[in-house]
Amino acid sequence: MEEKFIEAKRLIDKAQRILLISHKSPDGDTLGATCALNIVLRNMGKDTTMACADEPSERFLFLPHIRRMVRDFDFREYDLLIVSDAGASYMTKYHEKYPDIFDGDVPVINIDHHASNDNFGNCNIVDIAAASTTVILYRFFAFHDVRVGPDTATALLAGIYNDTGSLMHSNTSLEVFEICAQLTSCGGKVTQITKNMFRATPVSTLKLWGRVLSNARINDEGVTVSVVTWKDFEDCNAGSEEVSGVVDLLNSVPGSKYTCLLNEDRNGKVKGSFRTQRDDVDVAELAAQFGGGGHKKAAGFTMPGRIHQELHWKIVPAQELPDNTALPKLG
Ligand SMILES: [Mn+2]
Repeated sequence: MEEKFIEAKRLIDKAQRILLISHKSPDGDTLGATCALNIVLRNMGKDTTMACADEPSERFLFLPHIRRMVRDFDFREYDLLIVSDAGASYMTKYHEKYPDIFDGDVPVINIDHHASNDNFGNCNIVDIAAASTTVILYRFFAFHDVRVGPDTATALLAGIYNDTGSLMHSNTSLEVFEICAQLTSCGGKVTQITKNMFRATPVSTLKLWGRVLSNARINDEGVTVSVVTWKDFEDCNAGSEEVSGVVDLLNSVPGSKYTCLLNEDRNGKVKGSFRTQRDDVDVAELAAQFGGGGHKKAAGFTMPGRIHQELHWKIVPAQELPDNTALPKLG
């Protein structure tokens, strides 16, 4: 990892205009990483632009300078791209708009912790054991003795809180606690993170989560499954991003093998999210079977299609019914 840190610093030293890219449907880790880099690189005298193909949801707007984030740019105006938390270049969605963006004309630093990362950068700082991309960034800053101020600390903490489910997931290691302590002593504000990211749920989201929770069941294989359709989003007046987070709530059924939430959008795509609490289940492997990826305990996929409900009906003969089952009187 240390050679990578040196290599990345060399690329940064050589560059003046740096484009910082977060992945599509951005979460607190990709945004926290980009915001932290933005502050640190500006302090080093670099010109930076933060970019994301999708608008960050409201609960991330407390992150430092996030409102300066743009959607479009001319990548040729930059001499370095830094992509944070994207398991593959297509996760940025910018390969659609700018097909040759990752062709190597402009060097790319790829900082990430997804097991599925395909090392699309010229310099790949990938550690699949890291709890979040901001953990890797923290190490990078520490390695180069970069001063971390309160805003940078809050941004880095936001990534950790996002990817550890507020320090509740099994990736909450000793290192994570130590980094959190360090970042708190640098002035990082955990209350801002919990208030904005975890305790800010609009009624539309609560209603949508209600649909997801009431659709939940355990199937024959001991898997907790639930679905949410585009009609649910419409009925609840909820945006597609409002479903994020509920899968972790579903993943709390005792004894469940893993959790699967299927989520259908208006444009004919079905997203599957997997979570598990078990050490002997690898949901990244499962997601890969559907062309997706992720981490051992949290993964997902997207495929074109629609959700169809399968109904099973059967007649239970009267003599097999429990005595207290009241049968309707016929005639
Ligand atoms: Mn992440």
